[in-house]
Amino acid sequence: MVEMINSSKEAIELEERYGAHNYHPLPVVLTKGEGVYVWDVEGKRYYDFLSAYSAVNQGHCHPRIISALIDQAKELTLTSRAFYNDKLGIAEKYICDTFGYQKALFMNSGAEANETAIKLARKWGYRRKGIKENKAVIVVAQRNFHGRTTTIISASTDSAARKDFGPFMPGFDIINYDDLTALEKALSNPDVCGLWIEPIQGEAGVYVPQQGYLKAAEKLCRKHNVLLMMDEIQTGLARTGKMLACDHENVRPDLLILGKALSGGTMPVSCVLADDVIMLLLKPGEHGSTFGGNPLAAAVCIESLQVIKDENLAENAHKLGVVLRERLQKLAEKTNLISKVRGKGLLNAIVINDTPESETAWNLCLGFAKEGLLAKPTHGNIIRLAPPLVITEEQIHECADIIEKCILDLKK
Ligand code: IF1
Repeated sequence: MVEMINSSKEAIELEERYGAHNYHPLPVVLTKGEGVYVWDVEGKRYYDFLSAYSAVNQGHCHPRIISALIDQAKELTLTSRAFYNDKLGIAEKYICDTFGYQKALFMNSGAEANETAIKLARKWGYRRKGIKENKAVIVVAQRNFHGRTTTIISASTDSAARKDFGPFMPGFDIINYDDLTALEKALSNPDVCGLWIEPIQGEAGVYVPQQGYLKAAEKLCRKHNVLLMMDEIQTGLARTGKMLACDHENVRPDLLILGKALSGGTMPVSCVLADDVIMLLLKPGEHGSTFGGNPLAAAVCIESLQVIKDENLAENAHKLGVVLRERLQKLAEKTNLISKVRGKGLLNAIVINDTPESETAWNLCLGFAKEGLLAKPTHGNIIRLAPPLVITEEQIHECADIIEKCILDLKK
């Protein structure tokens, strides 16, 4: 029987003593989640404005997703891919039909899906583009975030993500994000097999590229025979007001990479989507994972996608994103504490007018928490504001009131 935690203090001390210190969480200990709300051990309720980094777009513990999880868990959770199971094919068809691709490859974490996409792009480069063995290059953007494996951080420009973790994987060319001149130049290298980007840079601080950037990038990829590998792990699944952030510009990636809310935040489920010309390059025994495509993940994934559609979460994210940014813009006019408001749908951020090293954003988030709203800074002075997509307009206003109160009360 799991021991009971009796206080937040006790939980924090346990993690301090027995857990790796690879995070610096806000001093809040959560014990329950439902929809847009989470509760701490002392019973205080908060609006969750982080949504587990966009993994609970459907809201915490969505009843339909939880019952799909429980029903399947009673039948069969894992077969490995040494055998077939009666759920994976249904999930593969469902996700291919949902996004318009011929094949799906399920993995677990977002990082694993990105690693899968790297392998697919490289193999395509060798077998279809004629790049010399081990010479394939993938173009990536400054300030990217794609996960924490040693290959993925080899493409990172964040010293905190890289320091002391070398040596690094070669084969990545780093260019400025949202810079089409740099992009055309990089893609003209005949050894380039892929352009690997986020449609909006989430972790970097919700950087939305200029209108038309994604479409122009797609065109340049076609022109230079390069695969467009789109990491929609954080921006996908209705978060930015469309099913995919790419949909805002009618861009169709050659490799679509999904994760996080693919399971409604119940378990790690990720997926790479591509057409046969790419996906069938992988032969049996060349790639896989113990849990990838397990029947439990398959059942949960189907229900998680269905909920996004049935509850029109993309439309809600679009509508309420406009409402939230309007409130934030108005607030920014009333204070010098907010230097920028940016975002799309319900993936938003405010840039605090202080140095990244300052405690201002952190102290603001502590203040938000006191008032019943959870958010956390990224890169020091940027606060991401990303509630579950099931939030209502009335709740958005209530949260904007909390943000406004704390901003106006904070003495710089
Ligand atoms: C952490 C960040 C967000 C992602 C994109 C791939 C992955 C992520 C666009 C990897 C994961 C998570 C990881 C988590 C915190 C969070 C995060 F701040 F780290 F960067 F969201 F912005 N592509 N992002 O955002 O997916 O392997 O984690 O399933 O590592 O601290 P994963």
